[in-house]
Amino acid sequence: MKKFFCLFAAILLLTAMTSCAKQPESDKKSSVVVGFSQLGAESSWRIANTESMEKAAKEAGFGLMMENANQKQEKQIDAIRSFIAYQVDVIVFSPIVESGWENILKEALNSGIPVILMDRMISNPEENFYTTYIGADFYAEGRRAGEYLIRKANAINAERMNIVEISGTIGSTPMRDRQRGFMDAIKDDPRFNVIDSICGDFLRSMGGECMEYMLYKHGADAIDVIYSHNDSMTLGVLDVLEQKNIQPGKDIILITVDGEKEAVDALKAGKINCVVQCTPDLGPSVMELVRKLKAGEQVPRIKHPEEGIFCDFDDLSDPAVEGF
Ligand code: GYE
Repeated sequence: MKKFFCLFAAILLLTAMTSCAKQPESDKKSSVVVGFSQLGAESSWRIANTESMEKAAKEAGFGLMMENANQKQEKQIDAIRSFIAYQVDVIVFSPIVESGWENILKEALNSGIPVILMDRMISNPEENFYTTYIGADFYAEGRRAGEYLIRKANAINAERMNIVEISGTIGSTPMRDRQRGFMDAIKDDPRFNVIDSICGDFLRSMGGECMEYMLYKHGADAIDVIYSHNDSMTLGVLDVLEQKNIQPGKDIILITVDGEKEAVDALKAGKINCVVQCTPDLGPSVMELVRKLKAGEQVPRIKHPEEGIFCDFDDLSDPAVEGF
């Protein structure tokens, strides 16, 4: 009897153990974990982008392991390495600059974990280092900025326009392509003269400092147009111009990129002339890509969201003219 009882207990224990072991397996199948390396919190765009990712992951029922790199490439590399060690299902990252990712992306490739590039590109897009890219067409944004300026110059019969460019982080995709697109749009028109280009690193504080320096270096009368690669820097520029009683939007034409609420409000108030849109709301598309990858479905190599511009030629009372 004793023997029989022992055998019965052993069978019970074994069943309990196997069912315990099985539990996480099935959990693992239903819950997808996304490792997300965000590059920083340098602008309202970036903060809105982080919120979009968090919200979309929650809505999709995916776990999100997020690391914010505070503008440091090494921190992004560390984050990606920790996602590989953790064996997340998909890695999403927004590369602060384009170069320097080969080694870590080789590690990701060897681990078999798919990589989604979000927002920014890497310098060797032809390599097999990422599965899919979702982000703006920054070249098209730059062109839209330049095309707006041509239209503006025509409307006010400008004979000559001196332009100062305030650029984003050197070596980043939006900086390179917003510059290239803008230059390509205006290059054949002799009225336009880019007198200076200075880097404000996408930061509001730096935008203000760049403006101070440009005013000191060239004088307000020599500057007709500021082309700024993002709204945060433009808002810094606005603060400085207003302090110096220079009327933004009138004495100096301001062209900016992103479309955050404060900038769109400044456009409505006549202090900014053109806002080129760049949507930070990439979270839902990213999570859809994650879902497809997990389901073994095909994903496009590149996807750009649809974007346009808001400017002083538009009916700005239209409720569609709205910032994020
Ligand atoms: O325009 C800027 C941010 O990469 C599109 O980065 C993004 C840019 C955005 O800091 O505000």
